Amino acid sequence: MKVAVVGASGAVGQEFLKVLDERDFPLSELVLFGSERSAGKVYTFKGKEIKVKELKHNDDFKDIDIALVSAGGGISKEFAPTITKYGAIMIDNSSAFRLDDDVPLVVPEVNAEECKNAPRNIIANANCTTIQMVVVLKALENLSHIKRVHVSSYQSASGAGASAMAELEQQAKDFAANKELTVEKFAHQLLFNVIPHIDVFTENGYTKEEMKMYHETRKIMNSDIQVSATTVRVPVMRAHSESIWAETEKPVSPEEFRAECERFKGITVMDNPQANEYPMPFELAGENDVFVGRIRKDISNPNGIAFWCVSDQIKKGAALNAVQIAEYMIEQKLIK
Ligand code: 11C
Repeated sequence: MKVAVVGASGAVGQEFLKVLDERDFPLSELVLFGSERSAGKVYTFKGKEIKVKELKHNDDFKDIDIALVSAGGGISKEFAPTITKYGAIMIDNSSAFRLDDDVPLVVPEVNAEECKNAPRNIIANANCTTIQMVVVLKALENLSHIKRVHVSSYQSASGAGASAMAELEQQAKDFAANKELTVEKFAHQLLFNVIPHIDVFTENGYTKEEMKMYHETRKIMNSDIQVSATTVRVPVMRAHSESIWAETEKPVSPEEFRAECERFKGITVMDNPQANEYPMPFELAGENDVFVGRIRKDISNPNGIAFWCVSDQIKKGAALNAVQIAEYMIEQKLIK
């Protein structure tokens, strides 16, 4: 497979390189693309130096089999025709095509088979906050249909990219040095704070990030599930956490749900509160799985169950999910 990474210098772009290496992805050549600003930068992959090419409307994608794209929605929209023109499969991390009827929105643990319906050669990678939630919801859905979910997220700086992580780190340094803090990436200072605002507000009072969780969850799970989300930025460097309450058609016991999560590929159960064991982002950044803990029966509703999950959103929430899509498509001979 000849693989392209578009947006190679970004946080997700860099993670693509790590994940492809870690998983020994079957590639014959790796080509890196970036903006005019990134062009010329050199990255090492499996001991070989690769120079970033500027992404242009030309025939550079002629021999590419798979393009892993994370360069923002505008670039994805503009360059999709160029990237897919000669048959390359574009796995796109932006929100540009996620809700298009002719673009599958895939989280492999939930709906891998949707990759077979990609008439535009585009597969969309879901929002990171949605990805980790639907992996766990799928395990619950296996036991009883989920009617409704209430979720609050605790999203790390990395969700807003490498520069946002740098800003949080700089705020910590400046605070320690008694200097004034720079605030550019978020609406407010993130250090020592919690900001209930991710992406822009929409007319119904929810943010775009919260509405992504509603629409994307319904599409990926192919379900009438109702989702009400409050998404919150917290001063964590990497890995998102979520507090989830779900109402199922039939009651599901914590024991049944825990056992299903233990069986489920892609979930690790970390649920021993007596020993202070539950998932936390500080410990789990860099891991592949979605970690679940604090599983308990809702005391206010016989059909309710509550739990907590943590996952590295650059990894499972972005790069790893896209690479898993590519692996599935190769295995199913959906690429060349
Ligand atoms: C965040 N979840 O943490 C966002 C970033 O739709 O892919 C990812 C936005 C997206 O800020």
